[in-house]
Amino acid sequence: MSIESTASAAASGSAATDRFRQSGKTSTVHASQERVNLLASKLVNAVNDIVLEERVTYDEYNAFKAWLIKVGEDGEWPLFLDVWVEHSVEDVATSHRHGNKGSIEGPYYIPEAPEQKSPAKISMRPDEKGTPLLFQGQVRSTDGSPLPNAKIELWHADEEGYYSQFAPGIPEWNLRGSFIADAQGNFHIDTMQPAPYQIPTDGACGQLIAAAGWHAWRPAHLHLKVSAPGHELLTAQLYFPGDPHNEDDIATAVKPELMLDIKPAESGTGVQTTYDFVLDPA
Ligand code: MBD
Ligand code: FE
Repeated sequence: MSIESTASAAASGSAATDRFRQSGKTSTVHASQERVNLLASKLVNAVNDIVLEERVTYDEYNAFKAWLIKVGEDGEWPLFLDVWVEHSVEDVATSHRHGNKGSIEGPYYIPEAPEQKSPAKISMRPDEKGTPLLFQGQVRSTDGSPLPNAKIELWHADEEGYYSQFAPGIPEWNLRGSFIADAQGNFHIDTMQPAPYQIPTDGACGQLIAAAGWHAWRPAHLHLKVSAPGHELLTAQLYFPGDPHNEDDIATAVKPELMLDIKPAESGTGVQTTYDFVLDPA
């Protein structure tokens, strides 16, 4: 992993924090006083219950305080929350759906990636390393009707596990793109199979993982946002069978419905997979 030392937690963490600030999500806060009172009280009470039940010492309390300060200094709140909390929020948000299962967005989404009509090749370096992956399928509504011109936003890590715009030295839109399906909702995207992803080990989250004896891995995954007029936006991740971390994803974001079926490519180079998305009417 040649660029591991330069892809520091502080750099990717603060990029994720900046991204979140710019995302517009912070301006959509409209929790009522009643709701804030309920949720904040439950959170504070849960922490106090742990202190009393586990007889937490001053040393432990101060270590916790120092660690919380460091999470902010390292810009790792988006990372921490998306890894350890977002999966439950996603479950709540999508439990009503009849269509496709979704998964968490994570900290590394960038909106408005350059758009191309399917069939297309995602933007990549001329010497991009890895196994070529043809990712194809169809987007349909829950009644089975194809969704013409559905939009598939795809972003994922490279062969070394790095995301463009969050690790140094990678072209801006590398392995990121928006793809418009054809009139039958079919899409065909050429990309490169991503590597498993290790969350940065040199920041506050990594410090916690090491101190607790956990591991820092997510299985290899594709990130997607699939949308069509009159339908709910689907945020999902897709996974590769046989990945050693499919069963113990640090972000608890793997679901059986999100496993790809990977076959040797008909073209003779690399692999291919077909995955159909089903969107719920809005
Ligand atoms: C990732 O690539 C990711 O998808 C999540 C959820 C957390 C950290 C890094
Ligand atoms: Fe990811």
